[in-house]
Amino acid sequence: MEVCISIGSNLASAQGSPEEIVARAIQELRMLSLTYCQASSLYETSPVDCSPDAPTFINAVVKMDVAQSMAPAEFLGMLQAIEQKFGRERPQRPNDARTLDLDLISFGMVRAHRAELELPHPRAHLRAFVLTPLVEVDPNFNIPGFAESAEQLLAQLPSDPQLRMLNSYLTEM
Ligand code: PH2
Ligand code: MG
Ligand code: MG
Repeated sequence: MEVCISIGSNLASAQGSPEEIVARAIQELRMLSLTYCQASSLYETSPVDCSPDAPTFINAVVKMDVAQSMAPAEFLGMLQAIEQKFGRERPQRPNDARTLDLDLISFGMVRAHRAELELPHPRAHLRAFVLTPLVEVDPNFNIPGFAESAEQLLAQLPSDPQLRMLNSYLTEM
């Protein structure tokens, strides 16, 4: 089962700076993968839909496979456990600065519309901070329900003037 996860951080914690948190979260996700795990570079991005004083985000994307028997809710629980490990506090107001946000972008071809889990992520196709790292990993990736590739979806969005790639290597297991 192929899953795609968006990683974001704009607040340091006891575990380190946002950059360190995102890099370490990638290592945690790697341990949940079955046979492959492709991680993008880290990107600095402008805050979207946040308060005007919100700090810059560090974002990345991971595409990997998990056991066929894994249920989306079970996997979501694993993502939340990693968020907590890195000091994520809940509840918080929507889009408050966060130490680590792991959003499930897609889970195979699963479509779900529940309060606790929407699949695919309802805003992934509108967010350059998701699509830019995703295109680095797989430009032809299809978010379930979209005819356009990730690269085509990104081309329709305004570019982020603050966007900066922090490391230019692709890591692969
Ligand atoms: N996450 C949000 C809201 N806004 N902006 C950027 N640049 N990166 C994010 O990860 C992000 C955001 C909600 O989770
Ligand atoms: Mg989010
Ligand atoms: Mg989230």
